[in-house]
Amino acid sequence: MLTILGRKNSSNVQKLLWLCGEAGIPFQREDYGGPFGKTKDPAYLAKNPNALVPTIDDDGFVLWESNAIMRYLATKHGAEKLYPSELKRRADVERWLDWSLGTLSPAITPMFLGLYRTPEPQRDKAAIEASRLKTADAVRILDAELAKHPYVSGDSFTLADIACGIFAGYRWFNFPIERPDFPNTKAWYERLAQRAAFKEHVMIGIT
Ligand SMILES: N[C@@H](CCC(=O)N[C@@H](CS)C(=O)NCC(=O)O)C(=O)O
Repeated sequence: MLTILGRKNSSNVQKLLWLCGEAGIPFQREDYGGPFGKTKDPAYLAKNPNALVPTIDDDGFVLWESNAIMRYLATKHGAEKLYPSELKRRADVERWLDWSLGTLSPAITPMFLGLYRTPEPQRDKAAIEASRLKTADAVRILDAELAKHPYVSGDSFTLADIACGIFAGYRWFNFPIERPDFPNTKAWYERLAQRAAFKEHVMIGIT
């Protein structure tokens, strides 16, 4: 049995829960991280020396780093549509997976930490604003791509939508901030919001 270690309100844990929902992968989940702590316990650190969530334990095979875990699970379960094997289709999905970790997530994270993890009087408003502008720059890139096709990596839903959808979809459109008009990204987010696994695992409030 696949065990996902990580709290369900973590964006990076949600990627795995959403993927499991989409691909029909059975799993159990244990709370780690945030208020549940335990990530600095020796037993957890032996599995994930970053002291971050998620980590998986798949019948003894331990792996951390959410996008790597998505690739592993999609490949193991033959989720060809979500993670196409054809070279150029795959390269395109990989590009967005890397972009989500290298550009999108670092852009939006300071805004998330400022708005949701810091009491109002202690907030660094300049850092929140810088993060808002950086995220808008990233979403602008996505918006141009989504003008060409309905999903991030083409005409069908893939891991690229999962990696980007929590940040540029649910969080970006629900943060209490001003947003430039990004009609293609908005329409994509509304398409994601029709999906049962997105509703169940991502649209649960931002906490
Ligand atoms: N690059 C890592 C980032 C993991 C990460 O930053 N996880 C956050 C939650 S989204 C975390 O563990 N925060 C500390 C905690 O929850 O205790 C991944 O994608 O798995």
